[in-house]
Amino acid sequence: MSDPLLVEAEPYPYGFDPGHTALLVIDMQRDFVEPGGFGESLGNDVTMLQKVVPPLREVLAATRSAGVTVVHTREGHLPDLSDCPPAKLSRGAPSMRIGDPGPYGRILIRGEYGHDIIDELAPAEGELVIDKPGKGAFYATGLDETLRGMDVRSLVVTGVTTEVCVHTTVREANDRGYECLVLSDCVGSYFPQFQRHGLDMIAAQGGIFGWVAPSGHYLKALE
Ligand code: TIU
Repeated sequence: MSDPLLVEAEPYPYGFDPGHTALLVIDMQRDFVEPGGFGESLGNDVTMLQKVVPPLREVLAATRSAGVTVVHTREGHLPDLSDCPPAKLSRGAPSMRIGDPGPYGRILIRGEYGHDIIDELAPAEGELVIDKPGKGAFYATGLDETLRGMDVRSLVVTGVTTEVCVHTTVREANDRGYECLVLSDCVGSYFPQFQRHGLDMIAAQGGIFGWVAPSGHYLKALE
């Protein structure tokens, strides 16, 4: 076995073997990132998420060139909403609820334009796209079995939002034994303070559930 690649990270260098690693791109969907979607209906400023796109494009390109597995996720529900708990439907009294008609089709419904990934980060042919009904990518998706089947042990995590779907997924992954590196400029929050504290929480206490590094450090390790 070759030596792992090392990324300068918090709280200490993150080692990974590219052949046993996947890049996770979480929920970079029009409904969250673009004006008029579900994210904005919750009262959020979506421009906060758009700054993630340029660095994430670079990370995606370098990851593909290195032959590392790429997995995209999308949060959303079946058209009959049978996989959406009533508590999720009504939470927060949004101006538009999941399943309501929105400018990009029904909000967070699989198959609708707004539910899909933004053009700039469109999955390449053969890349996995995991549809998830929850905030975490492991709940009710079979993702763990899929990754184990590919002998993936390390996850480089990107996407939105830092304190919601990224955090939930990293916590779920950590409990299942994956080593997670979160790329600080490739995850985004509608709230600057949640971005800051969300990243701090991951690497605190000696890396309580992961590592954090800017994407430049990951790109350097891949060179
Ligand atoms: N609202 C919010 O911050 N996030 C979500 O609802 N989903 C994801 O984080 N993907």
